[in-house]
Amino acid sequence: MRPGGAARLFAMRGTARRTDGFIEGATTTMFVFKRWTAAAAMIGALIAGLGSAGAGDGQPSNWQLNFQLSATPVMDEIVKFHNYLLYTIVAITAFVLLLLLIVIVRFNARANPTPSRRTHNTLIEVAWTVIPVIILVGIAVPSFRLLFTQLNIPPADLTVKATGKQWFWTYTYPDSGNFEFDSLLVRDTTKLRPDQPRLLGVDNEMVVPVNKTVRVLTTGAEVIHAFAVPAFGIKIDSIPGRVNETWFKATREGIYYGQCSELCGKDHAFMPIAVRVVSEQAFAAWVEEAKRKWARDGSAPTNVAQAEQATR
Ligand SMILES: [Cu+2]
Repeated sequence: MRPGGAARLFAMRGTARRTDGFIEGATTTMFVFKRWTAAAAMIGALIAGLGSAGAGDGQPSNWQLNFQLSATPVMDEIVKFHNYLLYTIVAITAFVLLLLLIVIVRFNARANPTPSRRTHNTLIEVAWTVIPVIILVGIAVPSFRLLFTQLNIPPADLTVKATGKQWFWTYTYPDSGNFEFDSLLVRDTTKLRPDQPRLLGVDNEMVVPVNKTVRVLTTGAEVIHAFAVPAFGIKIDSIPGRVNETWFKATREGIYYGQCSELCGKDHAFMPIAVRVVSEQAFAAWVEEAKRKWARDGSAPTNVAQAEQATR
């Protein structure tokens, strides 16, 4: 078997140093340099293609580099703001690096043996106060705008209540039939449907219509959980004794996975959130079926023992 790229590279460099003459060594160095340039170009290309390449759709993907693909207007805004911040910090970091390099090269003891004794420069002092303030305002304005979009819930087309329990989710549809059902991880991997990822697939998905504003009410039954779906750009604590709310408007059909995001006990890692976004007609059909299946008959709410039985 041939050794891998990096190993081969170092092996060649080693050989050149030990046995080969100057010319041979120079060629190898040149080769190594070209290799690194190629690697840098490849990383550059990867970063350039971040928007789509390697991003998971509705779930994480292998070698994912960026966020999961956005599926709501709020997540679109989050991605935009993230990119804007990334450009801003790269520019600041590059500028500071440039200043450092200038200091290192031009003002070291050898290059500049008799340093200037100047201690004040009004112009530069005003500049290094005002420019950061302008940068911070430039960050704060879109940041608050985004926060407002997330917190100001538009008129909702339907409401879904997600109750975090140890360790599964219960979804209630108060204004579309008033049914309620539990959503549990499919623990037995042989029971996973082909399209269901391990540790994310659930028995009963939360189903919502596409292009409709969904208000999510969330609470915890016994401890704090958190309802989070990365592709929707939502993450909100589910706290016992109070109801938090958030919203999303999924713009693409598909299945979107999330996880409980507040450490809630031993099976915290095993209470995934699965949201299936379907057409309006498919949603209406699902509601009819769900009403028959899960209509609330006033019986006692599901408890952990029942839920565990259901998974066996
Ligand atoms: Cu949890």
